[in-house]
Amino acid sequence: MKIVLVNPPTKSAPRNVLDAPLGLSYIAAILINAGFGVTALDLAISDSPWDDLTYILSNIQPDVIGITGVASTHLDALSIASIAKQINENVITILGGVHVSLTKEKTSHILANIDYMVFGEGEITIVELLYAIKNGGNIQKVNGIGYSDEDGNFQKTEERLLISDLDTLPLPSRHLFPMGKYQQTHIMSSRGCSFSCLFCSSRDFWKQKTRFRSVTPFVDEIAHILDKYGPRKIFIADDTFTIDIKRAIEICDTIIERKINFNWSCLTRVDKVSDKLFEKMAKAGCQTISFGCEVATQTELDILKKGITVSQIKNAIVDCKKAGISARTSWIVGFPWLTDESLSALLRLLDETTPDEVVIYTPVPYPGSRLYEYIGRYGVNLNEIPESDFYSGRDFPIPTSNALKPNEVNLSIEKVVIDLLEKGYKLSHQAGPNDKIITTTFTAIHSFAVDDINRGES
Ligand code: B12
Ligand code: SF4
Repeated sequence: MKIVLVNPPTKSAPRNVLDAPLGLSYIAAILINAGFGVTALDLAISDSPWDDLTYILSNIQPDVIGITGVASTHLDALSIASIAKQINENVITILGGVHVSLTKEKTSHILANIDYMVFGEGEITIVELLYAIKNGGNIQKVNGIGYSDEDGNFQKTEERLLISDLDTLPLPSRHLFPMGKYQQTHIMSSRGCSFSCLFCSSRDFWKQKTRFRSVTPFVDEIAHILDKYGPRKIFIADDTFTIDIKRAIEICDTIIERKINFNWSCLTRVDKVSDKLFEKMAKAGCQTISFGCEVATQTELDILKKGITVSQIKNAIVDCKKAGISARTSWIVGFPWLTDESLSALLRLLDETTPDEVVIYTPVPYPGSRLYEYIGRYGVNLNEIPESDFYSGRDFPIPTSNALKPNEVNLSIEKVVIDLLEKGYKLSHQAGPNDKIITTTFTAIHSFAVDDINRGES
């Protein structure tokens, strides 16, 4: 069986942060090990994605096309399946990834061009599914999939359990992607996060637990990447890399002992750090730590169920910089309860701590996040928002209200940007290597017709 794996084009991430899709690299590796022939196509780095897709599919004539997707690439993922069916109506189309896993039956109407949906972690499911298809086995016995039965009704099989030992997974097949075209490579030492912040879809996808790989194979993979693809930045993309501080120190010690020299960055929480950890991370080559700070008042942090305090935010930024590591901080501006005070508190906190990078997001109620359900309390029915608005990848809908008008959100973001520019920050695309940076996401804000809301309600 010939399989083509496709990553859709993206409008929401700049080229310099893009990298070989890790989920598809794992899927490719497990399929190759199981004896299938695999080609991979990353349309996110293609200048003419639709031509490239047509060319590859026409030439390879695969039996199966596997597509990945997040919310912002969902519509393009569907277009890929439709083009694949136009080229060969018998090709088997399989859609996996975060978005379809979190929406399941809500996306069942798309089954016209999608033969199977794979929900959750895909490595075991895809192999069982393809063996069942190839050998005429019973599809219903393959856990973790959705499909349309002979009568056109949506069927969902039993849930796929999470892989218990991540060390059993093969090395991701990054070599199938044009590695020379990416400026960095991402890697994961763990999967999942034990927290459950209101706006995050990690909880539903990774089941609110963290599974760890052993330290040695993880560091071996770093050494392998550097050896095979040359010096490059490595982004440790774990949801919360330092969730277990002792283990993170162990990883740093191993990197130091093995004298592996490289620059890396990671994501973490402000309450999962310590001076000793910062010191070790700096010594092991960590250049940047991204902290999910989100908001600057305790009331809002509590609404978001963030489980951190304002003083932890302050300490983490200051101590990180003191250790010589760049502090990248991400914030969300535009929750329906936004007040002048929340914004002033943010400006004060940024002034006090001067992070090296400030990234401003707007609150997108992704399906699977509790924000999606929470917004319902304000009378917002997200199902009524046209899909094209929700998944365009550029124009994220965010909940606004009679109390918080769309232009107020834009003005609030503008206020933060202007304040920081006046203090010498530079917009990311204009910044030099030593500048402090401000980054905002593309946003078009849609007003949802809701009644006045009670600001600050938890
Ligand atoms: C690294 C990363 C990025 C990198 C991407 C690097 C790259 N490839 O170029 C960058 C920084 C560019 C990025 C950007 C964005 N990201 Co991002 N990102 C991540 C992160 C941290 C890791 C992704 C990853 O590699 N996962 C590891 C692999 C193993 O998991 P996986 O991809 O889900 O794949 C598994 C399964 O889903 C399944 N599977 C996946 N595809 C397929 C296909 C088939 C055929 C099958 C059978 C199975 C299958 O099997 C895989 C193996 O088990 C995740 C958080 C997370 N922990 O997953 C967020 C995450 C995916 N990003 C998210 C978001 C919101 C974004 C942005 C929209 C941010 C923004 N506002 O701009 C953009 C959108 C980019 C885009 N694609 O259009 C959200 C998605 C939410 C949602 N519901 O869709 C996540 C989940 C973070 C979160 N917790 O909210 N991101
Ligand atoms: S925002 Fe970060 S800490 Fe919160 S649940 Fe998501 S991954 Fe975990």
